[in-house]
Amino acid sequence: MRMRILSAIQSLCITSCLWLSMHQPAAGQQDTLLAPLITDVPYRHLVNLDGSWHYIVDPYQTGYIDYRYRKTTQGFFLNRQAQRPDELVEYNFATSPVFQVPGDWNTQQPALTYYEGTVWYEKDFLYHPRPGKRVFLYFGAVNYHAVVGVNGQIVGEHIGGFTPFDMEVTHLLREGKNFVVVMDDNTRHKEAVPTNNFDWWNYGGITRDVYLIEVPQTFIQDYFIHLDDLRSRIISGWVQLNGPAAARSEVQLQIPEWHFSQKFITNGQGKAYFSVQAPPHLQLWSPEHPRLYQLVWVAGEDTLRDEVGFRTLSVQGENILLNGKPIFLRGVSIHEEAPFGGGRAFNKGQDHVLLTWAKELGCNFVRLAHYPHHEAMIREAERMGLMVWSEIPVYWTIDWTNPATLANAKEQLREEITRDKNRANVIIWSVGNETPRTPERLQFMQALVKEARSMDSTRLISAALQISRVQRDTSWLDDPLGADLDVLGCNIYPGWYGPSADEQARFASVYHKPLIMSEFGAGALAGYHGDSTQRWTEEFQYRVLNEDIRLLKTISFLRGTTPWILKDFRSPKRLLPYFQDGWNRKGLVSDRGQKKEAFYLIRQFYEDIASGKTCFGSQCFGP
Ligand code: GCB
Repeated sequence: MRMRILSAIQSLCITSCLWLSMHQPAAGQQDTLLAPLITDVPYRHLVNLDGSWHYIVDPYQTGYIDYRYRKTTQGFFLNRQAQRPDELVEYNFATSPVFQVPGDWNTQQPALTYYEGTVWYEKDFLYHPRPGKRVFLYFGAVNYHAVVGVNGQIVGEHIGGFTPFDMEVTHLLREGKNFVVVMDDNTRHKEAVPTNNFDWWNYGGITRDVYLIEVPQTFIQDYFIHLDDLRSRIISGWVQLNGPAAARSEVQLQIPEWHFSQKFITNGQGKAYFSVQAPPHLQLWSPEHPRLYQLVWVAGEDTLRDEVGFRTLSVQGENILLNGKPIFLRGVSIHEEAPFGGGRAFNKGQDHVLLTWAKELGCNFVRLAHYPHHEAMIREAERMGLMVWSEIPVYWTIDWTNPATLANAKEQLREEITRDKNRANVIIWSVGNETPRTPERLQFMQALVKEARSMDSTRLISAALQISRVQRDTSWLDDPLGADLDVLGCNIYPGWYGPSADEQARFASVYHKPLIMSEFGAGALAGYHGDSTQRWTEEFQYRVLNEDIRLLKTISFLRGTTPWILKDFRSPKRLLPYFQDGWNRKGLVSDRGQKKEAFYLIRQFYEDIASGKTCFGSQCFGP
């Protein structure tokens, strides 16, 4: 969720107003929007601000709130240091310790493992403004509430821990020494998204890359391209320019491999819609053949490259069609956690390990739970031929009737779609996980579905639901939200949280729609062996999953499975000594990378589906 705070007071005083600001209400603050989100960031001209940042742990928000509990206008954003021996300045970034960015604070400082609250970050950097260039400060993600200042002036504020935001800083940067200060607060709140109760670690900090993005005065801010139809090979979309010459300007699309080049003229808002035809030799993106094409946009002084894939996606009855053919989504759920040990994952190397495990499992699909993962993860999955379910953290018991909560959830959804809409492998936007069946929640979720559809009609909408009724031996999926979804998601835990799958021998749905079993699983401590009736043994996990698979095979409309979960992950809710010790143990792989026996069971299940040996109803997915 994006806000921008700029006040007259802030722009007038850099250092001299500290006393004033500490002792007066922060009057005159006005909230306006952050800069529109710039996309295709990896291909931009970037100045990387990752690396060492000084930090100050500030549980009482002393750097932001004065002694009358009013917001100061500048506080620690001024990055002051005492200039005279008698001067009182009660903080000093320069002599404070450092964290590595990107990265969470919990795993970098043992004293902060469980810390939730405010931490300040500061980085000095040298910059040489280039004539005629505009500069935007971009954060891949800061969890959860970030207020950002550059050279002593607050420039923006953002809520939501898993989506990017940016702000223009052209006017603030100076030749030579500059500094950026971020106040990050990851305190959980009832009205937040996610709310105060969730089953993962609330990793705080600047958890993704930080860049300065340099662009010409008028630049290509965003674009959307997609294949509309297989037969006609029509490719359409839009491109958005930003800057003084954005309106009624020429913009060119090139796809060099096709020797394709076409010009369009933007409208009064700097946007051009287009529709072109791909050549007959167009190769489609698919998990078996994740073909990407170089694409180039040219507008005035700006040139922007990307790699894009083309495919179609639809639902027909109980089938999901990729490029016109029914597919089964052989998936696994993944949290954004480093493959070995804990901590937020934030780079391509970590992604590659996680996704390689998914490939070894026989996957063509991953459910990236329960929030948008970083952009490199999506791009790596796209190159490796893994389709993606992407989700926003509307999880469990959100503050359904709070308009600010809905606005926040919508904004996170918009930021996610804006960033990833050109990734061919993203096939599902999920609007939430295990939300209760109440009229307020239905309204809330319907608003999210509507928002997603209005931004992107080329993907499927889903949500992870729950069964609500068990009649005799049949579990029924009849959540009213199912009516609004293209694909049903459902989480079940027979044999772990309830009676075994063998006792619920049938699974039924009131909808004639494809189903993804978005969670099922059991916990096991890797290397702990015993009887299959003894909890926490690998044998127990294996048996439960085996029973689940027996049930899954009977569901004629099942079109995907994403067992919970690829790797053990940290969760403060998992308190049992020895077996859990703060870890959710439902991983098929342990926190140290050991594959549990259940890994091989799922792999066999997927082999049987891919070879056509296991079918669902009359639908097989063999070669
Ligand atoms: C669920 C949640 C997931 C939990 C999992 C569990 O239903 O969707 O976030 O981690 O169960 O392990 O209980």
